[in-house]
Parts: sequence; structure tokens; C-alpha cells
Amino acid sequence: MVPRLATFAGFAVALCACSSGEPTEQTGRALQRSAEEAGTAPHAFPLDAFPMGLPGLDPLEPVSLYLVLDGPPAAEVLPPGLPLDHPTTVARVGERLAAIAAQHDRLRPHLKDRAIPIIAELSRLANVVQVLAPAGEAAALGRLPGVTRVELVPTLKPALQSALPVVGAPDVWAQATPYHGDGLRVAIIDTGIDYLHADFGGSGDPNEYDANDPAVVESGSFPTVRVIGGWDFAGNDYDASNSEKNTPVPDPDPLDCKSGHGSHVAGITGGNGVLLDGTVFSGPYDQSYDPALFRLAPGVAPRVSFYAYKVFGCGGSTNLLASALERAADPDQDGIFDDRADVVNGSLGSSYGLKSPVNAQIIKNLNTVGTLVVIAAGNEGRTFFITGTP
Ligand SMILES: [Ca+2]
Ligand SMILES: [Ca+2]
Ligand SMILES: [Ca+2]
Repeated sequence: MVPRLATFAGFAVALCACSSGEPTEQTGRALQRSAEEAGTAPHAFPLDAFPMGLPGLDPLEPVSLYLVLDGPPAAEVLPPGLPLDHPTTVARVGERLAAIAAQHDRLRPHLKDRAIPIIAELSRLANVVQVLAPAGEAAALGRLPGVTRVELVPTLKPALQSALPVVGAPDVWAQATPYHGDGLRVAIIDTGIDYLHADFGGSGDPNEYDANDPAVVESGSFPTVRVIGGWDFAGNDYDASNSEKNTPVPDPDPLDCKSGHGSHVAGITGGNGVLLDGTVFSGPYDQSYDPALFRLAPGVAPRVSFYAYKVFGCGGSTNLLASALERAADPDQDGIFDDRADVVNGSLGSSYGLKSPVNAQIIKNLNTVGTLVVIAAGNEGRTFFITGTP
């Protein structure tokens, strides 16, 4: 799998497609209609995500599935017009999360009986239990108590296709009210972030990187000033497309692999910049910016803080996007959305977007709690209808 670069302009195009929610609803309705026309019975797999069935899948092959449960996620019961930390909001969200937890508790024994591992449980942005199950069991899982629908989880790959283009950042930095991203929290959903890299204020010493165990947070090593939080949902050996490696082994350390796709994305978003002598650039970020002085140029918004949500192993693809999006809505996992990321960047996808109503619902609900979702687009070339999933 070759990591690919997306232009920041490409992100902006994707943003328009992803933040309105309209294409999602239209596509969802079209899929629903198509399922109804096909005479698909309620609660049967596939319902709306796969009206055409699951062609080519071996019934014994383990696949990643979303079990969609009855009832809305917490983000869909927010009282209108109230802040996310208002006592009424907090109480209503807490009540809904407790009800969903009880519902998931009722489902868990049924999955245990069938020896089906749970990969993730979502309650904030979607009411979903994600499992890894033989493809042939999908329809039966759709008939478990509380399950209204089963969807195949889209398999996504990293996407980033060209270097940082000229976007006029120094002009923005130099405005009367300069925009450097101060106080903004950006979640990078990717291969992790190399928080030891000089571009993020680390030493930049390769020996320090080699000595760091990527599955363990050594005392004092993480979080850092620039990367204020994160989680590795995958583990370095994970690969959704490899049946030997498609069970994630999560760990608390989102240190990037040497391939560095997530670090590259984060660097474009808000790296400090590294000077020719290898030292960290600390500003000023203004019109005095001279690219000739840099080994690594600063990012567009060099004062943002990062959350590193690692959903890829060191190669291949992922089915773990939903967990990372859910975490971005509530990074400290206390059931209150007031710490949600301001921006989520997902430079990943699969061609011909909107394959998953669950992922679409999650992204729409992330918008509802106030997070801007930025997704790669246009990596497949200059043609129509190639916006990536999600
Ligand atoms: Ca790790
Ligand atoms: Ca470590
Ligand atoms: Ca929280």
C-alpha cells in the first residue's frame, strides 16, 4: 500500500461534501428505497447498506460488521441551543449513554455465545457494536435482540497525494487578527503521530525514536506540548485486509510508524517547522517566512494542539475509523462533549464514498457536537464521483 498525499485544497473540497450531511441523507434514502424495492425483509442482512448482498465473500471469512442498535446515540438527544457542558445537556447525554450501555450489556452474552469478538462499542455518535464475525453469520446477527441492521464496515486506506501547496498561509498569519490555530484541538485519524519529531517540538533524535516502545507509554514521554492526547486503536501489526492481522491490539501509545503518514498529515496541518540545522522553529509565523531557511516547512496552523488517533498498523488498511471519530467527540471519555476536537482530519478513504450509513451518521453527529470533519478527496485522479469514503 503506497501512502498518498492530498492537497489542502482537496481537503476543502471534501469538507463541503462531508459537513452538510445532505448527500448522506439522500444516499441513505436511495439505499433504503432500493432495499424496499428489492423486498428486503426488516432486520435481515443486508438491509440498506448492501441491497446487492455481499458478493464474493466466503461465508467463513471474518469480516468487520457494524451491528446497529435500536434508538439514537447520545449526540442525537442534545437539547437545542444549550452549551455542551450545561447541566441539562450533561444530564440528558448521561441518561442516554446509560441506556445504551444497558442495551449493549444485553447484547454482549449473545455475541459471547457465538464466540464473536467485539471490536468497538459506540454510543456517542452512533448506537453500534462493531464485531469481527464470519460473513455467513451476518444475517443471524441482524436478528439478535435490539439489533435493527447490520452493515459491512468500509475498509479504508491512507490517502495523501501531493506536498503542501501554496495556500497563502503567511498572509493569513500576518492579518491584524492572526490565525495560527491557537487554542484549537485537531484530531489526526491516521497512522499515529511521531511526537518525538522536531516538527512537533521533540528532540528529532532517531535513537530516541528507536528506543521508544510503540506499545507502551514510557513515563513522561507522552502526551507532549503539541500532541496533547491520543490512542492507538490498532497496534502496529494490524491490517484490516489481512485475515491473519485483522484483530486490532489497541495500546495507549499512538507513536507513528516509520512510514510516517500521520506525522506527514499532522505536519501539513500544524507542524512547528524545522530549520536547516535541524532545530525546531518557534516563530514568528508571519510574512517574514522564508522557505529557504527550512529543512521542513511549518504547517498551515502551527499553534494548534493535536490528538493522535491511530487507526492503522504500519501497513495496509483499517476498519477502525468509527472508534476514532467517537473518541474525537469525547477525548477524556467522561460522557460530556465539551472537550470534543474542533477539527478532525481523516486523510484516508476508499473510492466512491458514502458506503456506510453508520459512518455517515457518525460524521453528521460529530458536526452536531461542533467538530469540523475534513476528509481527503480527489486522490484517485481527475474524474467525477471519486470523493472517498467516508
Ligand atoms: Ca502503539
Ligand atoms: Ca512508547
Ligand atoms: Ca469529555
